[in-house]
Amino acid sequence: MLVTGKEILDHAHKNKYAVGAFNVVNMEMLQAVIAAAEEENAPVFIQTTEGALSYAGMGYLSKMIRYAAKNTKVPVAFHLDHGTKFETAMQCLRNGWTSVMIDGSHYPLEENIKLTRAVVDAAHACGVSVEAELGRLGGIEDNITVDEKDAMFTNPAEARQFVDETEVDYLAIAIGTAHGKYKGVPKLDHDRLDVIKKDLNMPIVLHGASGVGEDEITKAISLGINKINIDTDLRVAYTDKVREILGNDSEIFDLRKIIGPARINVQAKVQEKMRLFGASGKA
Ligand code: TD4
Ligand code: ZN
Ligand code: CA
Repeated sequence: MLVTGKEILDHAHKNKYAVGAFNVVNMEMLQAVIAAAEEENAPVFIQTTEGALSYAGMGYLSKMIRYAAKNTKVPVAFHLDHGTKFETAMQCLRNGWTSVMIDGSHYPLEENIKLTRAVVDAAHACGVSVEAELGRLGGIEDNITVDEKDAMFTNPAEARQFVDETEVDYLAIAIGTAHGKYKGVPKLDHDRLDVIKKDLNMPIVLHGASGVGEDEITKAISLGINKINIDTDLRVAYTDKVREILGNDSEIFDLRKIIGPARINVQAKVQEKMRLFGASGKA
């Protein structure tokens, strides 16, 4: 069932759980996520970056993902992840996405507000939900100073102003996660999350969640995280299996026997995340 991101996240916000948002770049990744959602009876976000769009093509991704979403009983939001340009967001509105992220987090606050507001106006006119981001992702070193933290992480007062002026549907915040693999052990700024969530009382998004410990994730969900982005852990599940198969058999060339098992490995990883996030059984 293809639904908007807001429908899924309003339910998660009210019922205090988080929905997994998984990046896909090909059919096998997509099928793995859908099969996991069906097996777990969980709502899910399928998301594509601008990088995925230029790799696979907007037509292929949008037709394939919409087909998958419409042909399953679980709620699926079709989401643009880290849209950097107004134009990309508009193309997604025309091509069937039901949720778009506009990421103006690298701009000064006023510019981020202006860009996000423009996307919200257009998207809401089309019945599409919007995610925006405030603060910088990067990861937190053990010896990071309070001043450095304040410079990078989401400022609660700015978050309030940002949401009031943009009317965005859900907000991604920076509390210590980073995209990709971590060098050390990430520690999240749970106190900051707590303050922001209590003030905003709306769905909050956590990026860069691959590699974050289960306890940190569970705590963050208890404090109000409702959408959790996972990419790296799925890339690793896929390529680990491909490496294993190619390593065990130097003669193999039937693609289906290589990426078929990779698809199963990704599905298992997605199901593990859905259970951890408390999304299983919530469809
Ligand atoms: O938003 N994301 C996914 C980012 C994917 C980047 O993809 P491109 O290479 O196409 O730009 C996340 O927050 C996931 O972070 P994670 O730590 O799980 O990779
Ligand atoms: Zn991200
Ligand atoms: Ca990460």
